[in-house]
Amino acid sequence: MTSTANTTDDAADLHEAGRLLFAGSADFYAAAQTLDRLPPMEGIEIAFAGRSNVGKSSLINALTGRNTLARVSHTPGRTQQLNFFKVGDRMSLVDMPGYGYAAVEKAKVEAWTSLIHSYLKGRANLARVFVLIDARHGLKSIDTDVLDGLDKAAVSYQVVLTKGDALKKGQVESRLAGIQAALAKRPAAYPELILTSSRDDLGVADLRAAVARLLAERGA
Ligand SMILES: Nc1nc2c(ncn2[C@@H]2O[C@H](COP(=O)(O)OP(=O)(O)OP(=O)(O)O)[C@@H](O)[C@H]2O)c(=O)[nH]1
Ligand SMILES: [Mg+2]
Repeated sequence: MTSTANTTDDAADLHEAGRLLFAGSADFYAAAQTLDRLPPMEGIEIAFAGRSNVGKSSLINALTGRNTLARVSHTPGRTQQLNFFKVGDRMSLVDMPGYGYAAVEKAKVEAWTSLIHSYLKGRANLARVFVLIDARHGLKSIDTDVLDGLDKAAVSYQVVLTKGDALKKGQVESRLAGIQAALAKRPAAYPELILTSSRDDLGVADLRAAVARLLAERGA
């Protein structure tokens, strides 16, 4: 067998593992607005972070194949707490409050920021943070601030582009290349970039496969 065939087989296996991983139960089980309300650490956690309105809750719904598991916003800044979803019996997905929503009061922003930072730094079972970036806009300075923080705290993260359906065909390559180049210099960034659309189910199977690979690496 050639190495290409092996690679293809591995990719197919991971996609199947990813499909199975998300084919079972998915349930909301905890919400935390302050650190002392975090649920006990159990299994592996994977967090979804990103600017307000980037599509975090929608992507969690797309991954789990449930339209109403995580609440999708009609107004930005909707998710104001860490929401925990148990997927199968080995893993939890964590829907994080969005950052960078200007209309929210300063005191509230500070409270969220401190909650998010403490959670990200102090959670031993947090295997990876998916940092969602709107494919139409690319990396904004507020995103690079967050990536700087994750690099500094050595929290493993992977960038996932959202709303890929809204990108014109000719824009995809250059958008991906630009972000890939920016990530190459970042120590805690996982190199694979995934383009998704919750609306069109684009890249959702790839993201499930990335989660399956992560769990396999962790021996979970
Ligand atoms: N075109 C398009 N719109 C999307 C997609 N995913 C989400 N949206 C829209 O973007 C808006 C925000 O989606 P959410 O999933 O609530 O975003 P969020 O990041 O959880 O937002 P906050 O909780 O407020 O931080 C909603 O109007 C969604 O319908 C997508 O793949 N394509
Ligand atoms: Mg949300």
